[in-house]
Amino acid sequence: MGDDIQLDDDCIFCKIIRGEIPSFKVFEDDASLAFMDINPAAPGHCLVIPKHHAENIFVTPPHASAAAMATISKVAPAVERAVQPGGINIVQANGPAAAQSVFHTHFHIIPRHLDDNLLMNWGLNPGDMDEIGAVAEKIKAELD
Ligand code: DGP
Repeated sequence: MGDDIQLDDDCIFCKIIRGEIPSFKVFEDDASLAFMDINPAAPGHCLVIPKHHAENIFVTPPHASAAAMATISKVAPAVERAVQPGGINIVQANGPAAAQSVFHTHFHIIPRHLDDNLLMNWGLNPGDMDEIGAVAEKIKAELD
């Protein structure tokens, strides 16, 4: 990690970046990380974060948001190929009314299916770790 990377000691996503807690990482570069969401709204649901701790999009420097967006451009097509959903939403929440629950700017890549009836503020239900790991491998294979 470069010297310009700013992380927070207590942030759960900063701990994932540093490898202090486990995660299914699917793509990483100097400035961003993509990993599987452990409360998936649908199989293949992943998160993309800048390697810069900032609470929300309002205070995230443009270079950090841009780094995350470049990674979304790589990972979303891989999710599309690996999961073959009917569509994909890119979602980013800021503040309680938007259902933000982790205060490190992140972008959701959410596979969608016709008639999945997924609401914007989906519930946070624990996923099956074996299933999450298996779909992570499929996405990673599409990124090779
Ligand atoms: P949001 O509600 O938009 O702030 O999304 C936060 C997401 O982060 C939510 O879908 C669940 C996910 N999440 C929370 N804690 C962890 C964790 O420790 N590991 C992983 N992989 N995902 C997490």
